[in-house]
Amino acid sequence: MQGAPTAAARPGGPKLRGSLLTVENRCRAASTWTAGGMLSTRRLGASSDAGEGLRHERDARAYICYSGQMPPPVVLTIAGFDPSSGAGVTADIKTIAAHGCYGVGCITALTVQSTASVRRVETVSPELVTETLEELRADLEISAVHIGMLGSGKIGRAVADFLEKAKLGNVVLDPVIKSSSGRDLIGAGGVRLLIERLLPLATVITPNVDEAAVLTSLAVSDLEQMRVAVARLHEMGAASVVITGGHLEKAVDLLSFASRTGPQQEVFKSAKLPSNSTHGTGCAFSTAMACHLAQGRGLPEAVLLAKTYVAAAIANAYPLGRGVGPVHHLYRMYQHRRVATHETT
Ligand code: PXL
Repeated sequence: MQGAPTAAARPGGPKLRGSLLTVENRCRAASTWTAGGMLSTRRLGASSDAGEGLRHERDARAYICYSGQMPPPVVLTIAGFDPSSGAGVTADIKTIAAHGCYGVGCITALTVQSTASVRRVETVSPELVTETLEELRADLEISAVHIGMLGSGKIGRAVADFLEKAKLGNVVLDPVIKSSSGRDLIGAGGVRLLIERLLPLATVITPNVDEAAVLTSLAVSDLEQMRVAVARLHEMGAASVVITGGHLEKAVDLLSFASRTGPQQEVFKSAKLPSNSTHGTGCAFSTAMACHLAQGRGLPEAVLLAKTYVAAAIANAYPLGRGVGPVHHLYRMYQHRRVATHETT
């Protein structure tokens, strides 16, 4: 990777050089990537060139950075592309940014869709998925993985092979099977692949009631049936499960996980929000879960915070498109605005 250009090399050099002088003290700490991939920080002596900024030394190359900030957790999303950005990779990157993490993506399929419908699905080659995942893993320390739409069983296998090899932690599997308009998003052999390979590899799976019903071949339409389905999913190899029932008459989610005192279940009830802006709620919830796990939170807290985020993203959404509009993934950017007033006499 190339370092940031020095102040002198940037357009508007002198002005930038001036602003860099103001951050010089902060930037005298230099961070060094150790062989183990950890970032250690040491202080540099006075720099003769304020524009030098913060230097990360990695693989004997200098990495110059101006902010003095430590990098946030990197969250990888493996999902399809929804051009309307309500669901899929682009929506996930917004969710990841909203949680203060750095998002990287691996696209499994292109879809032709809008807020109105999914018209076409075109999967990418499994080899491209493998190469993308390997490239990202070789470059970055990935703190959590979100898996959404896979597009085909073969892509699911490529993802499972990668996860087995890479041994990444905090894997959130959203077993996307169909779009809400009923379009198949997993392809032939995909459900079997989810069950046989990905379910046992995930830290937590986040099926909605319909997906839980397909995975378990059980009816899942109320809390009691959710409890039975969760037990079945554990038998099938899932370590932890959140069944989301936001579409049920009484919105209820059920988390089941192994705790130090044995298996534990928690029920999360919330008021149902009637809204036309619910495109991508499943993706937003599962990606937010991945971010909270990346930030070191436990499962119950991650579920609660992810639910709160999705509810607020629905509540703050604006009308967009002619179909089911997206949630407002970045609503937090527009909150806590402080208006500065300036009076001259
Ligand atoms: O919400 C499921 C979903 C996930 N990912 C992509 C999608 C959809 C639904 O349409 O298009 C890319």
